[in-house]
Amino acid sequence: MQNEHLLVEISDTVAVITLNRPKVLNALNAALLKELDATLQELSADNSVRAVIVTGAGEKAFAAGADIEELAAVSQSQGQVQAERGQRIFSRMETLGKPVVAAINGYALGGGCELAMAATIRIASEAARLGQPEVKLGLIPGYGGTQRLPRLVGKGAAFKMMLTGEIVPATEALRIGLVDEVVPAAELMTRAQALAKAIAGMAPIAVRECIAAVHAGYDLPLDEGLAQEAARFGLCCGTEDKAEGTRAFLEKRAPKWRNK
Ligand code: CO8
Repeated sequence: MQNEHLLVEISDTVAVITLNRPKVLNALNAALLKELDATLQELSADNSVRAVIVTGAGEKAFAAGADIEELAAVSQSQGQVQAERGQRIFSRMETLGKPVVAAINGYALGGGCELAMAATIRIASEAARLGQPEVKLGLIPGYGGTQRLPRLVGKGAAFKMMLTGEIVPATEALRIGLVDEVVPAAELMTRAQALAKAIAGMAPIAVRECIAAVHAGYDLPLDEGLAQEAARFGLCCGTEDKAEGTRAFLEKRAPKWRNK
């Protein structure tokens, strides 16, 4: 994969995408987002990749948001189109068919926080700082923040962050449920890798269907969500991996998944 603004490394079953514009705190410009979109499509189709980690280059930032230099020139009609484009890319990541772990190594602001929220699981370094400071620029979040943040932390905490633009430390992000775990900075990638590998070691179709069931049912009434779950449970019951997983348990051995 030839990228200018991203590093992509695949080792064993885990791919690591590193946002790589450290001089501007990994700000998300149009070129980076285009590369991210193409990379996500490739990783989605690559059966050898079972989990993805997204992180930022350098010590300081995961991503400090959309590129404000580009943003300064965006008109009303372009704004809507660009927001929709970014939302599509982040939704692609959210529904990749495999887990995405955001390893938040520093500032995750605006679009950077929104990118992290579209990941399946968020691990933050103790040095991470998260926020939706768009109101300070005369803007609102445009890459999903007004929708994903309240779903993650509740309306009150989301309004507090979005309307004050306040940047919260990792511990506060953990308390409100914006991140799932906080670790010392030096341990961030080791922990993200361990988590990604642990999930990559599970039955791939079960992992995919579990993520899909949560997304499919999240905004539906409970009974419709339960119907989603039952259908996907049934689908898993028809897989070779379910036969292998249950047989391996009964034979007291490790399962060998075939992704079938
Ligand atoms: N875009 C472009 N450049 C940036 C950005 C950014 N988002 N953030 C930082 N930089 C640049 C700085 O301009 C600076 O460049 P230079 O060295 O050339 O002066 C360099 O990165 C280092 O930054 P600072 O000197 O500012 O570093 P500090 O440690 O003093 O401050 C902060 C760090 C607090 C993170 C600060 O840089 C900051 O506030 N950044 C902006 C954060 C922000 O407002 N993010 C939200 C952007 S809006 C957004 O994300 C909307 C998403 C939806 C868009 C939908 C359609 C397009």
